[in-house]
Amino acid sequence: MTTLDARPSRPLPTSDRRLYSIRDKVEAGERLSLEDGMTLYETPDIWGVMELAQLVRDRLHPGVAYYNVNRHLNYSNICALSCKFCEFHRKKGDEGAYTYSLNEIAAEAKKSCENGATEMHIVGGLQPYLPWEYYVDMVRTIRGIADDHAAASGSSPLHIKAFTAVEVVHLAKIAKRYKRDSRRESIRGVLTELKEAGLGSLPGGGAEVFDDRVHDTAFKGKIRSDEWLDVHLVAHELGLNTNATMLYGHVDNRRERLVHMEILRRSQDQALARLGWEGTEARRHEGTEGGISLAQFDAPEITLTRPGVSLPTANPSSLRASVPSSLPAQGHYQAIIPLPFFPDGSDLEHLAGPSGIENYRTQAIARLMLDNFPHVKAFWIMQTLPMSQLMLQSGADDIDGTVVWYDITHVGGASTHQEVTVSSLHKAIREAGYEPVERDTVYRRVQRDGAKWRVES
Ligand code: V47
Repeated sequence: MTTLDARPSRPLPTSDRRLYSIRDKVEAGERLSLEDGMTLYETPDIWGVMELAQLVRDRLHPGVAYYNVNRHLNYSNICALSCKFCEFHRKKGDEGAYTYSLNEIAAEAKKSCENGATEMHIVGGLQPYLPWEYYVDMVRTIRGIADDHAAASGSSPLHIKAFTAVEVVHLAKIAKRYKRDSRRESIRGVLTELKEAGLGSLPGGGAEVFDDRVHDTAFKGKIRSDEWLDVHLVAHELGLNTNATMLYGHVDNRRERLVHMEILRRSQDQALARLGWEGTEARRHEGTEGGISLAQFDAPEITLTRPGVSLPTANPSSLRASVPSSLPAQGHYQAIIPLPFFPDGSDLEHLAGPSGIENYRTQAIARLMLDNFPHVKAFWIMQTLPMSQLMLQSGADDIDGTVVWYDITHVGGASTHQEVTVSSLHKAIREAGYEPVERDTVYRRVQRDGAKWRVES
């Protein structure tokens, strides 16, 4: 099968003239504005949008698409919250409520190592009945098993990617370290201890859509955007890479999604500036003291965060319009993962959820707007593998991994055993025209011989 090289820049045969100026910006590597994002959402030329996104994707990752051999673990579905979009949460005593013991988690870690997984991706509900020590022990136990396995087998050590920002704040509270007036320090305390126990990075969950109206309608009680961003900022400062998600297609609207992307873009600008990333193009966010100015973006109904809460502001240093496909240092966002809302079993079951075209469009727009994120992931569990294939041709460069167990969504009535083999991932990626590249969690290439694997140095 032939794979695709970076496609040469060529005029797009678009039927919508409004895409011309956007195409010029994309070709020149210039940052798109929120109005550009709105045009991309409104144009009937979906192929034009997808092809523009592909231009950026192929520039960053010519000829290849990434996957990993991983195992997801949802340690408990008992949750203090009852977010309307979520079908996963249960209350203690409810039918189907569960919490894994540390022994069960250790057994999963062993199986992961023996089967050659490079990553465990661990998230759960905000479990009010577990002590802080459970989480530290969980990470330390897995780390010990993984390191012993690596020493005995000659494989590289498995990576622990665990706890969404929402869980991290919950952990700070149950550890009795949470102080509202020194929130970042509370977060730093728990993340430092978890890192010392063996935590390697944070997943991108729990971001939903950074808007107070959406928050109060669909996930009231959860941390708001400012706190989610604080957790990722502190993680970056501690040298932990993180991902970011956007759960869309429920009570949100398209402009709110674009603002979500803009906030993430600024947060990543900050992270890259902290790492000393100097680029070619000077960029300033005008009038953003204490928040994002929507002056040139007619969206008065959007409330970003509570009044007086400041959002990431521009760092005066110059930043690139798009980062290279890999970043040397640690402490930044790696992938944006747009997650289409799946209504079944949730309190928002009456909503339709986003259409297929809306999913392609949102994925492509994420690639175009988030010019400083190296990767866009089409999470096959939620997008489905067939849709993820075409997403690899319209902005995405990663489809997550073998997964094995997944309990948060059951798209199409799937059971919790949601596994795909490496050969199916290879086939899906090759059919999409790319060479499959196995990566580890921080996007280093993996050399594999059966269950034995090593990261390329
Ligand atoms: O935080 C919950 C979302 C997230 C529904 O970082 C739902 O590599 C759709 O964050 N329909 C968990 N989505 C998944 C997640 C993730 C997945 C893959 C890779 C990575 C990564 C992160 O799922 C939750 C929430 O935002 N979610 N309910 C639902 N009904």
